Amino acid sequence: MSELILHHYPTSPFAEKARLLLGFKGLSWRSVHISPVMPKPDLTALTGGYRKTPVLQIGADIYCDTSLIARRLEQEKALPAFFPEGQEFTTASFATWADSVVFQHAVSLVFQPESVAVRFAKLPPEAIKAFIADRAGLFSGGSATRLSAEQAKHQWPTIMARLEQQLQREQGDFLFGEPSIADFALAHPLWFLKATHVTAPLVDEYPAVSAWLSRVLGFGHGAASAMTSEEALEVARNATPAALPDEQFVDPNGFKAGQQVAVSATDYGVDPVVGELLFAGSEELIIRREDERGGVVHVHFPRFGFRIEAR
Ligand SMILES: N[C@@H](CCC(=O)N[C@@H](CS)C(=O)NCC(=O)O)C(=O)O
Repeated sequence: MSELILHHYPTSPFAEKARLLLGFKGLSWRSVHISPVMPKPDLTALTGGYRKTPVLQIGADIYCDTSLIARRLEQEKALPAFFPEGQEFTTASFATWADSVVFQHAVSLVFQPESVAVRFAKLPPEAIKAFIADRAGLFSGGSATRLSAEQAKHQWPTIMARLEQQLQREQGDFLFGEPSIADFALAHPLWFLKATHVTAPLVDEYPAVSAWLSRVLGFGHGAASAMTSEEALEVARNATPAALPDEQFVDPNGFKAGQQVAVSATDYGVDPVVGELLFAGSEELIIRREDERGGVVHVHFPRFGFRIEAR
């Protein structure tokens, strides 16, 4: 069986979400470090252009976006579950909210000047400039707009007071009683804020949230061992993509298997990935592409938050 290979970098919140997902399931995985800024030639050789962090590779199958990575890991190992039976909709919908709204607030709070000065204190000014220019590009062409630091500060107490109350009053140690995808999606933006003393109080002032966060981060990262990006490309080249899901689904916009398409995120990081549409299910889109260095790969995207265009 193919190994789980996570392409990521240590300081990425969504990568932390993926690492915690692997830890929660008690999985072993290979760790490929990627650059936090473009270009990322070894990653895009696998994805076909998708540049966000993290990406999960299993042989010649490439999974983009942590919402789909969670579903793929659930297939790998069903229990403990990210989507507990009977709570699939609630937990997934909460996770979508936390991954967008809470994350967006955390980004604005972390990138306010007082926080940037501390967070990037060790980086040379050119590196900070390059990072800021890269992130400006990341947001061009997508539906997501940057929340001002002022508005993020203004709204933060509402988010946190609601969470604090929920966690104080409910039964069980996690958002929906037992652990679920909701906990991991909420934990990574808070983990991001905890990284410096400037933003940590935005979490620490809430005791029930802090105790809950420690429990979630306590799941750890599972067992990781390093791999180079060249080795990961070799794994893809030597592997055959997995069989397609057998779900029957008629695409609402009439896209058919065999068609040349471009798939891209709608919010930010909207770089299109072009290939042959192989599968369009209710949760997942799969396209086939051939790369000089990666060979034939199947690139998987969530349906939600991504668009298909004919090419
Ligand atoms: N919806 C995506 C969001 C991923 C995301 O925004 N990742 C950030 C890092 S935390 C990113 O890609 N930043 C730009 C980069 O790493 O190139 C997911 O769930 O994976």
